[in-house]
Amino acid sequence: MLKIWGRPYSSNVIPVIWTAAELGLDYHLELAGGSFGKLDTDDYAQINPNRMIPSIQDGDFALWESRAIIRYLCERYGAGSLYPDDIKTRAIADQWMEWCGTRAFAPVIQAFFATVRTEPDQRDPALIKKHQHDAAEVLPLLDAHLKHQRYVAGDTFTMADIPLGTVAYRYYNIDIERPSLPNIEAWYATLCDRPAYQQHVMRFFGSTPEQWKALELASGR
Ligand SMILES: N[C@@H](CCC(=O)N[C@@H](CS)C(=O)NCC(=O)O)C(=O)O
Repeated sequence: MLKIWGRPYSSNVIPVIWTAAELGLDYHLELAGGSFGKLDTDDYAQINPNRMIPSIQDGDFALWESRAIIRYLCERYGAGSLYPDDIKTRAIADQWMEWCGTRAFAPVIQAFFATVRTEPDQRDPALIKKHQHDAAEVLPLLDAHLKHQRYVAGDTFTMADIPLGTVAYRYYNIDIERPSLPNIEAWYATLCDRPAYQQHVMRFFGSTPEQWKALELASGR
């Protein structure tokens, strides 16, 4: 059975779990990282020498880096659906997955850390505003792209929607100001109708570090 190492509230682990769920894979989530520990063992270093999450073991094959894992799972188990057959569609999917990693992920996740993951009395309004501004600068590109198609790589849901869709849930559920991005909002609404998204991405994450930690710990019980 596929084994996923990570914790279900981690921004990089969520898209891997969501991918496995979209593909209907039977998987075991080995809770690791954060309060669950396990990353500093010799056994884990064999799987991921970075000692980070997520990692997977598929039989005797181990892999790390969330977007590489998503591509691997989609190619192996979702060829022709989540992993587009057409080489150009697949390249466009890849392009937007990389864009998520290089452009969209950081400002949104940093805004998440500056709010939910920081004690209310230690929050820095200027820093929050900076991340809010950076996200608002970057996301209109995706909004313009989504004007003419339902999903990131065309008119069907593919692997390209997964990293960005994970970031979108964070973006729309933290206490920041957002510009109107009607095409992203429409795409995000379609994701919210997907059962696997509801189950693995749309997790209430609280609004303080304490709440966040309690929710994550409870997920391991
Ligand atoms: N580029 C890596 C980043 C991995 C990463 O930053 N993982 C974080 C969690 S989101 C981690 O392992 N942190 C240590 C921990 O959770 O204990 C990926 O996409 O997989």
